[in-house]
Amino acid sequence: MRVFSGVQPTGNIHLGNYIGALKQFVDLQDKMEALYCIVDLHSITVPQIPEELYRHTLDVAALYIAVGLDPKKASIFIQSSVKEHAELSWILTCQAYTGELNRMTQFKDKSHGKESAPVGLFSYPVLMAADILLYKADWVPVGNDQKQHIELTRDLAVRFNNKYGETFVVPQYKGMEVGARIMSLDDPSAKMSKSNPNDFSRISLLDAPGKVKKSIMRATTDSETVIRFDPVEKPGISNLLTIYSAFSGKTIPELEHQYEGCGYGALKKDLVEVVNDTLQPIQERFQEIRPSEELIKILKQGRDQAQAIAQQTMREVKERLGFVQL
Ligand code: ATP
Ligand code: LTN
Repeated sequence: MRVFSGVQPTGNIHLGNYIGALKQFVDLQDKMEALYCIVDLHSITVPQIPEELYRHTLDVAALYIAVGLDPKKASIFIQSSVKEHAELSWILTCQAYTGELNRMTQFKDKSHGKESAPVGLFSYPVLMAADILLYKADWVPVGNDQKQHIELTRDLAVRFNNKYGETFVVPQYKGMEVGARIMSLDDPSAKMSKSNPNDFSRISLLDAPGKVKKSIMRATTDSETVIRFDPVEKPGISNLLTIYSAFSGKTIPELEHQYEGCGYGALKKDLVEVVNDTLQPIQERFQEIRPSEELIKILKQGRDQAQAIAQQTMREVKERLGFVQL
């Protein structure tokens, strides 16, 4: 069995990315062959400042290791360092229909209100399908905002296999019951995102304790006082309970019981502590690994391991298509 996933270097990893994706990356590296990528080709579907993209790419790589990914167990690499991603993406672009891409909600959201959108933003899910199919991954841990893209990946794999013969593995969406969608702290109707201009809408894994405190204490809740998990009626408190549960290992019913009769202030105060206690060792490890030569070595080794699999898949794909390989 093989697991593959990726994170865009569009900013520093936040609690949504951590709970929705990275925590699963760490768990799964012990259970199967693992490949984790920093998807820089995806990030340029929206404008990026080159110096920031460079910095964020290495930050995300260092954060992968800081949260517990082990380069002895998982291949960690940068998407653009394995050329086959772009190559397979073109081949799959020729299999995908404009109609199905038109239905992708992420494209609709990101292009909404703009007069025109880059073609890359439209074909973004095809590149994502290429990432996954290149490695014949069985499992793809992602937050639920990516579910539609995984379904498209499955459709493209089946379509190619039917036309050209069994080539790709049809991957599974690895969803979770809680934590698959962490909401913004200032607006619990929107997902927590790296690209939200309001810094207090999210908590980054690299935030200082004071910033964590401020973000949680100001988090939008409701006018009741009872602490109850109810994402429809009480999205703000439910979001805080989800974060608390992911960071403490306690279940949501346990937390509801623990905070029976307490006010929101008490819950928020304890949550600040739980989050800061978890982030402290991650930040210490990050500071060590980020400037080190070791990080570059890990990324080169990851690239070599990924490339060996990618090249093998591309040979098969080209043969199936009838391309002359010299
Ligand atoms: P951007 O705002 O630039 O689109 P993002 O914050 O959505 O970025 P991605 O790099 O697109 O982050 O996502 C990395 C992983 O984190 C994906 O698996 C995605 O599904 C997951 N993820 C992103 N936001 C959340 C969230 N709020 N809750 C749970 N999982 C999330
Ligand atoms: N689109 C994803 C990032 C991503 C990805 C992937 C995730 C690109 N390629 C392959 C899993 C597998 C996102 O998080 N926005």
